[in-house]
Amino acid sequence: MTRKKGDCGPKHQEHACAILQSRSLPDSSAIVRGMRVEIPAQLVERLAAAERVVALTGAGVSAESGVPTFREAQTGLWAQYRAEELATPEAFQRQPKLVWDWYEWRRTLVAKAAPNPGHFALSELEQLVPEFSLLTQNVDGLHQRAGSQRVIELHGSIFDTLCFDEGTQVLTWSDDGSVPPRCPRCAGWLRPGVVWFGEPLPEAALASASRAAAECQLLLSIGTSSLVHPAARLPYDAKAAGALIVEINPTETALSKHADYVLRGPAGEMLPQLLRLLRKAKAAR
Ligand code: BJW
Repeated sequence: MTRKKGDCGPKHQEHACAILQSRSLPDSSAIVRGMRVEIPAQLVERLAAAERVVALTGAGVSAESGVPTFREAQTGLWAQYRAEELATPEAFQRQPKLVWDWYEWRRTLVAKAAPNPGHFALSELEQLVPEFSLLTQNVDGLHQRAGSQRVIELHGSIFDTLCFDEGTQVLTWSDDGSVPPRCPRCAGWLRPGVVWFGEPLPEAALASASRAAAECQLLLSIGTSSLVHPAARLPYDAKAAGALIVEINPTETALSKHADYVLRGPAGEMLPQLLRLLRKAKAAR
């Protein structure tokens, strides 16, 4: 197989494309944590030619905004709290105040955070690709704040509030000091509008996401450990339907060995670089 300059070829894994050299940078390179990371020309070409592209994002996309991820050993939210203690309906029933307070803390943290260059690059990508679907597992609303128009939230939104008993969205309630607050209709507990373990994903969101994955020509899996289902199966569905799979993540994930290209670096650095190369490739077409 012959390879063009700057093309590491499909199936390169790990650091195969991260080259430690100090020559002047070719156009397709980015410096990530002191290492030069090649963005293969063939990948940029495939992206430029694609009519239907999906980006599936996870907590890693918001890491550079200061929002903790879930499973990373040092900084993940669940290094301090066990998921099963906080993110299940059973946990909420057992310790409603603890769970409500935890989400209040996270809401405040997220409200103070700002979108990072990765979020902005994805909102620009939406403008460049004829049919672009942004599927996010994140509940923080940062994609929308970066200007992405069509965001499919697979795990809900931390800024929504539901009645725990009725499942209905609640917009206002009286602040009588009760924690969690009470539903103004049925006096049941209010809960955050996110999807906990053991709960079904919003039907329409999952249906749209599954359709987009099955129909896309290229899927970017960005900043997710690819462990939580059913979101984790979407790249496999896309691959089975013939799409090119590209992972952007500084560390190996469950998906890495199934991806056609792996860009080992933070989303906030890799995505703007990929976008820059895409603009150039589109201009040259
Ligand atoms: C960077 C970076 C940088 C860092 N740049 N990257 C099939 C097989 C096995 C199990 C199941 C299955 N189907 C269902 C299940 C059970 C379960 C599940 O998947 N369990 C697994 C743990 C095994 N799934 C469910 O229960 C789901 N429900 C369901 O399937 O219901 C079926 C049903 C049908 C009908 C009736 C009833 C039920 C629901 C899953 C809900 C997940 N909810 C959470 C919490 C949301 C609320 C909240 O925010 O508190 O969603 S869990 C948590 O994980 C959160 C995330 O969205 C999700 C995914 O995490 P993510 O985004 O991947 O984050 P991390 O931390 O894991 O990874 C971060 C990554 O970023 C790392 O890789 C870093 O390297 C990287 N990174 N810096 C780029 N700068």
